[in-house]
Amino acid sequence: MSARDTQILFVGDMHLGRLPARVPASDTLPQLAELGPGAAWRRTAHEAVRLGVDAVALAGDVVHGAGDTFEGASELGTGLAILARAGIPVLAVAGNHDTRVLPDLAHHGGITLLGPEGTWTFADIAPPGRPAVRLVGWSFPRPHWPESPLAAPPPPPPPGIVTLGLLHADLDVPGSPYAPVTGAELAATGYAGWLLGHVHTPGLPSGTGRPFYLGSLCGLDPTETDVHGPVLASVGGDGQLSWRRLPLAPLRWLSVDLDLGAAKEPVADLEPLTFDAVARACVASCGADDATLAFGIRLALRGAVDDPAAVRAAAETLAEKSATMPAAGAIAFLEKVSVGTHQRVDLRQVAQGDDPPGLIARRILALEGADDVPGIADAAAWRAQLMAEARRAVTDVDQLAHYRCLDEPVGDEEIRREALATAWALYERLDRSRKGASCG
Ligand SMILES: [Mn+2]
Repeated sequence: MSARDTQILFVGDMHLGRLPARVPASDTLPQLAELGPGAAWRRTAHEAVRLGVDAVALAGDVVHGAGDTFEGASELGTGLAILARAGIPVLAVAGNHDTRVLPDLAHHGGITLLGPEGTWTFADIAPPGRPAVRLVGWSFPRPHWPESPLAAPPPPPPPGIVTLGLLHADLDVPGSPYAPVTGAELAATGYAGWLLGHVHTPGLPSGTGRPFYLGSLCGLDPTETDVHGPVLASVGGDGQLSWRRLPLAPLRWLSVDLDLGAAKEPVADLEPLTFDAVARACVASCGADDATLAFGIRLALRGAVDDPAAVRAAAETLAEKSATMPAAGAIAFLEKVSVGTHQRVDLRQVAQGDDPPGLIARRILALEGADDVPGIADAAAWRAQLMAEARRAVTDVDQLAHYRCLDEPVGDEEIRREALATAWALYERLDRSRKGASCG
């Protein structure tokens, strides 16, 4: 990037007014407000000033919702004041969460709303002596909008001006109530790029005009993992466009897998093994300019161990401690520990038997994907049958009144994992009672 570049800092879903979920209360962690969207937005504003960007653009869901309007507006105002003092303009489109709030806030000044009332409007960022960039946007008129915003076509890109689309929409989800658009529709506009809000998983910035999601500015819960932050677009004098994601979210969620299969003392050493795995994961996720304050870790323990019950007990104390540990210049905490370890056993040998442990061992082998299972002629067909049975059991539970409101479909992999965990739990119980019987 040269001194002649025009730079715009793009910000995805902020949901100001919300606080990150699942952060434990702890004296050693920064205050919750320092880890959430408000703090991420403040950092973004300061960074925009430091970089001397020409504009900041917000892709909707700036403020979370009616209940958080006061808090959200106040957090928004703090960042807007920082940018206003530096003379940096802020443009925005409204998302499904802030159809009413954002136009109101824009009315009070500090933000230029693009595409009010479901129209397409544009603004030109044209700093003297540098390339002009046109920003075209559309705002949600209502919380639900089941048509494509491109049903009314956006303005064509003027020749010689890099044109970027800013839109809160559901990409390639036909029938979505949240402004469904297709990648083909967006590509047909001939814009140099489309920056999208709505989905919170950050996409990969693309130089080829392919649309991508900016992602939430800050991971709002443990499912919003990995690096979050604004995306800096630079347009050079030759019209060349480049992107860079700035890792400014103060809190980063990571999923860490720890395989205890090779550990000599998985029970006694569980804490140091965990600290080590967490520290390595945090360092691996960090680039040179990382400024993460805290890492929230969802830990999954795996592998074959001699005493699964003892590992479970040790894992419980680990989770209870809600350990805070130094990692990558920041602090890490365990949000959740799930134990997927299982009995160390020669399954193939056990599966030779026709006794209950043998029958369970065959099921475990099949669910793990073995092509030949003792006593079974066609392992693949049997696996399909076991999966169908497991899916039926899950479907029965889903039909219960309490769960009917959960519309998240359960995937095959999740069903397979659950079926395996159940099979292993049953195996352990049979094994314990068998050993108990032989002793007494
Ligand atoms: Mn959102």
